[in-house]
Amino acid sequence: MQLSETVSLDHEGDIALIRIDNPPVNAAGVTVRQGLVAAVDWLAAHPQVEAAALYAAGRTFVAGADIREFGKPPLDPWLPEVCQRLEDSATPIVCILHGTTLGGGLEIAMGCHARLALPGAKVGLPEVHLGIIPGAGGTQRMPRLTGQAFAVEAITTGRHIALEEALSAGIIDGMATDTPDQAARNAARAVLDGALRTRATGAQAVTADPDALDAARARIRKTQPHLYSPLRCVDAVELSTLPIREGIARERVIYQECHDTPQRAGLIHAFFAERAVAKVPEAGIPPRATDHIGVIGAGTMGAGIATACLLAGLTVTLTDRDDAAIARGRAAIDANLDGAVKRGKLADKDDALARLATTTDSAALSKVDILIEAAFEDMAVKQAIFADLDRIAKPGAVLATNTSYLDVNTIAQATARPGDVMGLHFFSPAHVMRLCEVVVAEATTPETAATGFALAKRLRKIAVRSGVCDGFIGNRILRSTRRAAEYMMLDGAPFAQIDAALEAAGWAMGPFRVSDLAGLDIAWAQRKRLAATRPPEERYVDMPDRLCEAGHLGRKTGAGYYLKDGTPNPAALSALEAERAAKGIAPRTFTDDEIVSRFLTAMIMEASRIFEERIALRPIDVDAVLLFGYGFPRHLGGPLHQADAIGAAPLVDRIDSFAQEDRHFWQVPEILRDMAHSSGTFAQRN
Ligand code: 3H9
Repeated sequence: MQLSETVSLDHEGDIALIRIDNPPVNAAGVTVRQGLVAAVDWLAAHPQVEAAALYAAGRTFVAGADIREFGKPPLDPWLPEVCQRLEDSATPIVCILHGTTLGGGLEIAMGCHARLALPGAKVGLPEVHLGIIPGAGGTQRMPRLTGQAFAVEAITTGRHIALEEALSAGIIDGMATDTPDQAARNAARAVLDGALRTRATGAQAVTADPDALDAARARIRKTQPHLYSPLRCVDAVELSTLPIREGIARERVIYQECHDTPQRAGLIHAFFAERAVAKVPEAGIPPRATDHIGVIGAGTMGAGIATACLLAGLTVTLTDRDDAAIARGRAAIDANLDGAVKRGKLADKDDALARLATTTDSAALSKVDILIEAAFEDMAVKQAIFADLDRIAKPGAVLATNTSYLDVNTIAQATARPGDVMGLHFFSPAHVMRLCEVVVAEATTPETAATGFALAKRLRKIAVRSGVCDGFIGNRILRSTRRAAEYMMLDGAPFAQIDAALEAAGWAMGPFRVSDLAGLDIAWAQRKRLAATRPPEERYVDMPDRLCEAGHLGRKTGAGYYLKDGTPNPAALSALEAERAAKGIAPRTFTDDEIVSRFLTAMIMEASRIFEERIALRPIDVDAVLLFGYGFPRHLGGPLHQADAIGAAPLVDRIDSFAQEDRHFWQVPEILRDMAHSSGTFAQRN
């Protein structure tokens, strides 16, 4: 019988089977919660039914509360009440787990009186990644099953726990076989036969483990000082020695406090951004083949792309001009694959290497499905390669360039098949970084674009669609924020302070440390390329050029902004002083907040323009690029999510006030001004 839109119950004599069916991941939305309460009511009204089992249809048991309900008015019944009702049922209920039982799903399972899992099942309480704590009894019931030490580690890391570990930790009572519905039937019968023990989790005792809690707090303060919810997870686990109802009531208060933070909104935005980027106009178009990849250029980038393809099980032909370059490329791939084996990402290195061919003969590329050019960043070089590829590639092959900023339309003109040409912009190291910008040029056909997305998916990349502009989405924003950082540096903020302020706010790395890592010559080449078109009124900071001219290119030369030991490079400091003296700049102090505010505002300004020009289709695409390729703090959700959080009108005021000192750089994008007038948001445009 149907108890709600998503929950049904089968009465089979003295047992009942409760089924959740809410695709795609059986999230515990309102109809699931209503259905579960109705099931418990039904069991109470049918005492002749002596055992019940709960299972889910589809690919997984419940993967959590319905994240789409967050931030909206709560709908009755709440999940904590549902879990309590399950636990209070006089009829024992066994839960059958399969797939990924996460968050509210595991909380439902722990509210039941026993848990059995099908092979391959995983469990976890990943709420901390969404800026909240498990809020439906998870912080109170897991310690009752596992002890506080295990629970606090699992809840503060939010990690997925494999079946064997879940069994030994006491979260799962045993294994099941067969399909979830048959396993449920067997489990309910086993309860009746006395073969499966049941008990209420809330009735179990917990021993306080203050050392484990202190250790967790110390770890979090060190590694995630800017995050709110991890420490609150520890606070909640600490409450688990209280009687269950009292503990859950206190857990609820902490949950609500976390739920109301901007960090929760940012983290959930990031969760949806990761998935939203796949919804592109080309999504439904059948792609061409993506099995055999040709990589042109065996440098760091080419070797990384080749590694990514090999790790995904594809066949790769790698070419370069001479044997020495090929040998270096092979060595790099070999080392990358060794690393993958070490990290458990690859089982058989020999199998991967057997799918790799290397050659200096570009004719070998005539059979490949997709060619990815990763040669030197120079338009003439790229055009020559594409003219060559046009001759060699089979009809229908996709011709992709990994350029970071060059005009893909111009590159495409070097071929007689511009419809087959696109950009696939990987990030270094390409076999590790998750982002890939899929650059759709003017002539790129939808089928070609769909093939680019299909390849990125096989490589397990987060693929974001971008139009053509200098630097595409990510590097164009990077250029703008780098300028904002350089202006602050010249005006008096030590670059070490700028890096430290941004890192304390959650950025993976400050801009000057990033430059040292990537090599100062990358931006130097870009500045030289753009020098001819730079407007005379644009403020220009010379110091990075002086560093490059002196051979201080960052880590690869032993010094850049910083020396090897991480202290500021005296050559950088003296170049800065000389430039200030020459330009008559009296250095002033900046607070850390001001540094973060200016950096973020510059980022928002450029991000707004990129959306305004439709280089990015939606604001959320821009956010995804920054989040997954540029170390933007996940809890801030991305620059355009931040624009909404700050508000268009205050942002316009802020930019106008910065413009007092530099009207050329600080200009309010039209879209922001419009939004300030209409009280609009970027979220409305996603
Ligand atoms: C929680 O439980 C709070 C409670 O403690 C307290 C409450 C009071 N809700 O990832 P996929 C969608 S917090 C709504 O591509 P996969 C997802 O957006 C929750 N929707 O598949 C996507 O939609 P679309 C704790 C959800 O196989 C589709 O399902 N739980 C939810 O690669 C497929 O998702 C979590 O944090 C949800 N909970 O991975 C788990 N989950 O197709 C979050 C997914 O329209 N989820 N969707 O883009 C995951 O980690 C992965 O989705 C999962 C499947 C591993 C389950």
